[in-house]
Amino acid sequence: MAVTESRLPPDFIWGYATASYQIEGAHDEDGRLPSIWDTFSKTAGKVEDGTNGDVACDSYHRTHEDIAILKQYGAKLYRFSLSWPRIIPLGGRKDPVNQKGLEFYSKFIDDLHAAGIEPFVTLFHWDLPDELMKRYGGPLNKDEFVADYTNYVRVVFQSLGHKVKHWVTFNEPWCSSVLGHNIGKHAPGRTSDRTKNPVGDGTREPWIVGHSLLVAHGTAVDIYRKEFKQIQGGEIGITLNGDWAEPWDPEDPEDIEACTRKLEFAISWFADPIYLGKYPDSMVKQLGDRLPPLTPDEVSLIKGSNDFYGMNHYCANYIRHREGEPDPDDTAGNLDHLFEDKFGNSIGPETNCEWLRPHPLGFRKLMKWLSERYGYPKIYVTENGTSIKGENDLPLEELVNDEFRAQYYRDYVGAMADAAAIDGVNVKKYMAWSLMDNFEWSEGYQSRFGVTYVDYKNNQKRIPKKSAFVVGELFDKYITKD
Ligand code: PNW
Repeated sequence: MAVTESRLPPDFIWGYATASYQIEGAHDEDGRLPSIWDTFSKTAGKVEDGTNGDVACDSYHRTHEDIAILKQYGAKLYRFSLSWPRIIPLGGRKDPVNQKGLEFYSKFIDDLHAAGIEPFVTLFHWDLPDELMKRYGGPLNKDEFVADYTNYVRVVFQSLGHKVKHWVTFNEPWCSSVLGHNIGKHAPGRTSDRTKNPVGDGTREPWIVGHSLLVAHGTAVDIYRKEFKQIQGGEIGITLNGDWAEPWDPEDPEDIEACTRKLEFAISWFADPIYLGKYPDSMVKQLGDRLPPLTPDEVSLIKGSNDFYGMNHYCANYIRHREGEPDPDDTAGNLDHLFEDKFGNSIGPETNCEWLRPHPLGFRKLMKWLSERYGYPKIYVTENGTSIKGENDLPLEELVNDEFRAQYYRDYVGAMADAAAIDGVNVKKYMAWSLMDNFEWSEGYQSRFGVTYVDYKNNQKRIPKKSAFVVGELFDKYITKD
């Protein structure tokens, strides 16, 4: 991609992102109890390399090392998530609060501030207390889940809210709903596919879970705004994942329409209720009464509930419409995701993740699409990054010279600058995924996303990769000086 003359505004801030279960380890220390990811990852066959987050990057014991590398890289922002089962180990509103869990995060936040790094806190990044799944099915039970989640966030706002200015209610509700309750690739692993799991109904559960997460998000924001925002002065929003869509046949109106449908099923499922107060028509049409309707009370909680749009973005696909009636288990909008178009053009090079093919122009196009549909909201990029095919098998001296990742960031940050400078997109913050290699969910430790190498065999030693310095140089260049 050509080098761009576009620049980012002077108040633009950047940093890195991680998530509790992927980095913390210390799975049974200081009162923490299992999350659904502890249980899932310890079930045979669920994680490709048979690993789990028991130790991970051991960040629970190495907060100083993590802050030191953030500082070394010049990051001004750190997005991390709180582990609900550290704070309320059993999870529920009548269960005890674990002061040690709160103290850990309180100290960590103080240390970040002391290092000149702004905390950007995700309240839920998939590690639901396992007890709540066992008790009532977690988000499958909307009323119980909303009551317990909002109790948890209130505890957090009360004890940490005076020192945090940016909150994310949920990370990627699409993943919890679809990967967790339809495909079964993520915890709790529910699916209609009986070869993978004994229980689950992928035709209904993802839509129920999505509904619960939306209502929980809207209620949490309402609580924050009514009880805390005035004094604490922070902002709150949800983070949605969404990758770009290009038509498989650019001449076929049905493929073009399928691209919009793909974005609606992945993104607008959550973003339309938040910005427009209703589900997309394409989803209502395909899913009928399997999509639980939003009551007027729910709409009034959810509509207008984002202070910013949290955008996680990695890649793009070619989209081809399917003929005939959609499968009852379909969650994508009756279409196929492909890596090549009709003419054999590739969307982007392979990485170590089956789903991830870099396509930087898609980042710019999606920011424009979101801005036009939702009235130019303030966008914070809460994740962006890549794995590298075969990275885990390289000798250390080659591994740390991660030119593929460096180029990914050059291209994606450039595309973001074009979106800001040329398309008028209101993007203000950017957090690269990830600060360091970590537990990549069902891919275990084989797929590395870090700008820092973590040596899992040598006391979780952190070693900067080339990309860590490239990202810093990029923002030095792109952010306009006052
Ligand atoms: C996001 N997929 O997850 C998460 O927010 C991170 O925790 C994660 O490490 C990162 O992206 C990289 O994967 C996803 O299979 C995981 O389509 C899987 C998928 C999408 C997003």
